[in-house]
Amino acid sequence: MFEKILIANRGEIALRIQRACREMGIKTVAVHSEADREAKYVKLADESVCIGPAPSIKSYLHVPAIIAAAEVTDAEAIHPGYGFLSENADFAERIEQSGFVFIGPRPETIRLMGDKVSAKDAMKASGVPVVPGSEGAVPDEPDECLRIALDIGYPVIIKAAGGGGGRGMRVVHTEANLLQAIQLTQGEAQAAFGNPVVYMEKFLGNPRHIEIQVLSDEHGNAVHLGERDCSMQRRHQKILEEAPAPGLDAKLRDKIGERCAEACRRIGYRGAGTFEFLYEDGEFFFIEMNTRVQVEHPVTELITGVDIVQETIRIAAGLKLSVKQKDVHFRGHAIECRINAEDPYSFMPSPGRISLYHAPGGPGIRVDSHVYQNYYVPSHYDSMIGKVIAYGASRDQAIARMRIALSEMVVEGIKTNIPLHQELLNDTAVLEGGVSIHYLEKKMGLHKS
Ligand code: MV4
Repeated sequence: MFEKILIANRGEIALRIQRACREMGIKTVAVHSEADREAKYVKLADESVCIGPAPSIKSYLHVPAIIAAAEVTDAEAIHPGYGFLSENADFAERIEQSGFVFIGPRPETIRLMGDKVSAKDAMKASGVPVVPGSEGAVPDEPDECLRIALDIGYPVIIKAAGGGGGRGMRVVHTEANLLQAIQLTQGEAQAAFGNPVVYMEKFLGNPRHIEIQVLSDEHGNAVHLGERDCSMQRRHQKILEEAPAPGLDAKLRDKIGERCAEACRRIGYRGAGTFEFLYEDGEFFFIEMNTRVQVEHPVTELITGVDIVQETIRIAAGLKLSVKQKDVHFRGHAIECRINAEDPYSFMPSPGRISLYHAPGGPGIRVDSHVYQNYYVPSHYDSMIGKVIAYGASRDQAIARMRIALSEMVVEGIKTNIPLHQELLNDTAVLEGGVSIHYLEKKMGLHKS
């Protein structure tokens, strides 16, 4: 096992990774920007290195500074967390070339999944169900494009191969608009990603966003840890996630989960990964794969008892997964509310000093947050200041515990989205379970009028 790991991230995930390391007896190096000098995880780390000024581009995204920090502290491995450089294949490659271990997939795998066309091809070839669409990129010949769209049936969606996470997409409702839409999306894709390649899919009108968590080691072992329902989102920012997905049949979970695990074995996947699916009318359709630990990993940890972050470290050290599929059992229900420093209705960021802070607690409540009373929320980064995760034997119990937790939680001095979460946990459709990806935006639209 590693003796020392450098954590190339900030905020709650830097603290989460640090806790995993400490439990495993591994020393930690925190890297931080000038804005995060006073952060809790910086003080709690065995060592810390300032890697640059507040803007991410000059600190958390500055590869040479991070590698230099690993060199001077003699760290053996680098954990990227989520966001920042976590899905940057060049970063993973440079870490390996510098003689460190990247805690995540091989650079080739990150590159494969970063290209949404090759990701979809690879998954389809491995038996994962995908959204019907063009085989690979859309062709050059206009007549071919028209034929493909006609075969799929309108509406269709044009997506950039270099996009993902909602960037570079366009819905087309009629044949008359298809060719122009392809051209426009290609132009935007070239400008945004330096890659003009686009592909076409059947547009699903009202799906849920359900994802499957996997873990895969370098000894040919892969397991799935079930699904998370992440449909509650606005502008591709998730707000609330839960596991299991309300109403999902256990046999279907095992079937789709096993397909994902098998795909991992086939491509020699290494580390934690997430298969993103659209789920509509009882069917799963793969759209993208995330090659990192995700924000919402705690809901899966709570219902399976598997420590996903510790597994990523074990896998990177060349150890075998600590669990086999037959040992993975899904027990109870977990819900996560992302607590953001923002106006609950306009979603405008609200950085500043937290003048009063009380974290919730009690049975089944987990709080993953790096903030504390008198902490200053910097304006330079994502507005998420932490996550409250509620576990219960049933979904009703998890919701009841979450309501109590949110009512106990005090964050003053900045605005937070806690009131929005409280409203969502009293919404009849949310309580029923199984809302689509469009639910929140529709509900907020109603709010305005
Ligand atoms: C889609 C879709 C409907 N049909 N693909 C948006 C983010 C990116 N990961 C894929 N996205 C979508 N792809 C087809 N064929 C609708 C979306 C979509 C969406 C997906 C997941 C979560 C939130 C979303 C919000 C709007 C659109």
